[in-house]
Parts: sequence; structure tokens; C-alpha cells
Amino acid sequence: MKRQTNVWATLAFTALFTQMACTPTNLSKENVIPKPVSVVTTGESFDLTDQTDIYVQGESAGLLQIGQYLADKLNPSTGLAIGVKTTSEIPASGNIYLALSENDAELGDEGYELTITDKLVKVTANKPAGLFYGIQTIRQLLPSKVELATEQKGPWKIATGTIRDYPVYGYRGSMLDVARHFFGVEDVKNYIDQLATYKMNVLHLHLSDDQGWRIEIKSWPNLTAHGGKTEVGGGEGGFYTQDQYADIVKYAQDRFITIVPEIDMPGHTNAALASYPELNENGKATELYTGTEVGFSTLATKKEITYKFIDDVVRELAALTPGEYIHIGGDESHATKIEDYIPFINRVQDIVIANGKKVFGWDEIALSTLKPNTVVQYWAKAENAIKGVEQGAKVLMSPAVNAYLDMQYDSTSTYGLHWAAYIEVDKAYNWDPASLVPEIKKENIIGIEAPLWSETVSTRLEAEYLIFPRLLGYAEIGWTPAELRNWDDYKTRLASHGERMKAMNISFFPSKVVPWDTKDKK
Ligand code: IFG
Repeated sequence: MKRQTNVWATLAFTALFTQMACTPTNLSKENVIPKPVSVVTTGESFDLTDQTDIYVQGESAGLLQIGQYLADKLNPSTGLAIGVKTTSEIPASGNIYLALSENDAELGDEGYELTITDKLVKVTANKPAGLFYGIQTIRQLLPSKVELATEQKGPWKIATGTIRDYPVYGYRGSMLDVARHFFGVEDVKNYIDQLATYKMNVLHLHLSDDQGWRIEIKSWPNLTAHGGKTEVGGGEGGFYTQDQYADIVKYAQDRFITIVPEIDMPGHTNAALASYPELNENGKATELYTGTEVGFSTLATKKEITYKFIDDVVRELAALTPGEYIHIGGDESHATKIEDYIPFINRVQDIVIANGKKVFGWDEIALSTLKPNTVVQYWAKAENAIKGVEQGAKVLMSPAVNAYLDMQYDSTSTYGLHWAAYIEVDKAYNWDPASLVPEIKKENIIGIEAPLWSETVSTRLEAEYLIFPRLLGYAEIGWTPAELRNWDDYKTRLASHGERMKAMNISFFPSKVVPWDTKDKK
């Protein structure tokens, strides 16, 4: 008899322990990336059940869309058929509630407050973007299996407490080079979804270069008919029709991501020069180029037709781009004399502004006279970016030695280059934009961007090998205050995202500097 009692007691304890182990009750032990600004735990847990619905305050279509985005992320794996409804008052217990708040100044335009009790999960924010970022956090407070596309066993519990969270920088972006190798609409949309998951809010598309022109311009059709025909290595290239580009822009907008389109000039222009003889100094079209050299091409900066060309391109692109910026490139114009480069950049800034947009350019543009709202993207020469600061320009931090996603992790990693540096996951994380260059202060910086140049990658799988897991660190650098960031804390949170990235079908590089075997705690 005695022995039997022990057996039952052991079984009961094991069941209780397992249940408790699955029940998250310590909010401050969760592995949210980017790390939230403040977390207070209250030690209980909230249950998502088949009675749970998402209620949004008021009748706004925008809030319903955000609610539906969350439902679409939760329903496939939980099988709970969570509905999305509007309400004019606090919903009954067991539900999720999204509501715009009066004016919680500390949260700004992108911040949110997430209050979880055993009865209600409530997200409040000044603007819809804040609600959208609050639901990204809700996703991460559920077990990583919530990201799977097939139904999983519950329970689906969320630790209770309050998270108040808001970003350090307003520009938290990545760049995708679709010119060296072309990536189709579905790959771009997939990347947009991944960026949104980690609260990033800009995708810069590098749409033209020596190897390809990727955006339809109706007034210069040969740019894509001819200039879009190939890519590095001689593949079939491709391009976005204006409808496809508009589709990408809308998909991004629905996820609070701004598209910044780049037409690189006067260098990196061989695809245009191969498409129109008249754009060349000597009036002869060049050959299409499928190599990876840089700095050998230039528009004819002294011919008037060049500026008509640029005006036509900028006008059509501006009409398709709700974002306030157009990126004019300006990098590595080694085939353009500096005395021609400077007036060219001055004039192109005027063309972009005349078409209602503000200017971005790589740091060399600081050699010209920058217009009031022109932003300098620091990639290679700090002295250029400093020239920009001296002219009163804001700086976008993309230092190649820390933030170039196309850099190899180490000398053995498969894809990528290493002209700037080998960038392991810890090196990608261990830097602070506001103290990297003493002359570039926090108030001069609009944010950070991690570019993926595509000379060495041509598929989503290869791109993800370079992008992930480093992107998660850039997301945190853009969002979380530097004083809250340290590698030892981050690496264990990142380790737990291994399961989460697998569940999201992200093929990330299994870096040895990350303790991946730390089991996902829930
Ligand atoms: N520099 C070139 C890119 C690309 C890159 C690869 C900039 C601004 C090297 N320009 O980075 O076109 O070739 O790492």
C-alpha cells in the first residue's frame, strides 16, 4: 500500500510540475527581441482559449486590420479560431484588446503599453503603429511553436505583467540589393514580414546598378526591357512592373514599413547606359554587365538629356512611393571627375525635391552642397559623414564594418564578401551608433540600416543565411536603449529565438558564438 501511494504522489507531482513548467509566470524572464524598455511581472498567466477573441476599440478599419494580422499569426498553430471584433467598451475576460490611448507622451508614435492580467491582454498606444508593435511582442510571449503553420497542442499561456516599450531611433531598416541578383515580389514580401516581426520599419530597395535595372519606367521602357534582362553570373534577371512595385509598397505599408527606393547615380549605372546610347558620353550603348566590379560606369554628367532622364525616372518613382525619401545613391563614382560629380549631385537633389521628395545618398554625397533635408548614409568614410553633419545633415548609420549583411561571418562561412570585415553575430551586435564616431552624435543620427548586397546570394535561402540571425541584433540596436543592451544578456535571448526562427521557416546561420542549445523555456 505504502509503495503505491508513493507512485501516485510522484505521478501527481510530475503532472503538476510539467503543467507549471509550461505555465509562464515571469514576464521579465521572457526572451523578447528587441528588448523592451521596461517590464514589470505580476507572477500569473493568461490563457488563450477557444473563447478568446481580439477586440479593437471603435470602428476603425486600420485597427481591425491590425487585429486580423494577429489573428492570422495565431490561428494556424493554435487552432483556436480567434475572431476579430470591434467594441466600444472593455471586452469580457479571456480576450485580447487593442485600443488607441489618449496621449501617453512617453510612448511617442511607435511605442505601446502591453498590460496582461489573468483576465485580459490589453495593448494601448498613441498611434496604430504602436499597437502593431505591441502585437509583435504578444507573439514572442507565446511558445515559439505559435509561429508554426500547422495546429499544435496547447496550452497557450502568456505571463502576466506590464510592458512599456518604445524605440530609440525612428529609422530601423534593412536594404535589399535586387540589382546584382533579382529577388521577386514574394521574396520581398517575405522579407517585409520578417522585418515587421522584429519591429523594423524601413526597407530600402537598391533598384538599379551596373548589372540590372529593376523598376519599370514607362517613359524609358528599355531600362527594364534591356537593362533588366540579366544579373551577376548571367542569370535571367527580372524587374518589377509599376503595379508589382505598388503591391510591394502597399504590403509594406500594411506592416508599418516604408519603402525607400534607390536609383544609384552617377556611378553604378551600366544597366541604364547599356539600354540607351544617348545616356553615354560617346553616344554608344555599353554591353550588359554580369561581373562584380564596381566604379567603372558614369552617366554623362554634362549632357542635358541625362537630367531629363533623371527627372523622368524620379517623377515616375515618386508617384509610386508614398514615403518621403528617394535614394540617389552617389557611391563609388570613380569614373566621374569630382568637378563633375559635385554639380551633378547638387542638381539631382533639386530634381528630387522638385518632385516632392527628400534625398538620401551614400556618404560621398556630402562632398556636394547638401539641401536642408538631405540624409547622408554612412557606409565607408566617416570623414564624409562628418562633412554631412557639418552641413547640418542627419546621418543614417550603416557602417560596413559593423552592419553590412553581405559580409561573411568568418573566413569559412559560405556566402558573402569580407572586404570590410568578417562580422560574427557578436560583432554585429556589439556597437552603438551614437558612440561609433565621436563627431556623429545621437542627435545627428536618424537611425540604422543593415544593407544586404547580393553579389554572392541569389535565392531566399542564401540571403537568409547572411541576414539571420544578425538582423535581430540590428533590430535591437535600432529599438532598445544602448544602456539596456549587452551581449551576454542578448545572446541567451537570441538563442531562444532559434526555435522561433525555425518555426518561421527562416534558415539562419547557426553561429558558434550563440548558445543555441538553450532550450526555448516554454
Ligand atoms: N560597396 C558598394 C556596393 C556593393 C558593396 C558590397 C556601397 C554603398 C560594396 N557600394 O556599399 O554596391 O558592391 O559589399
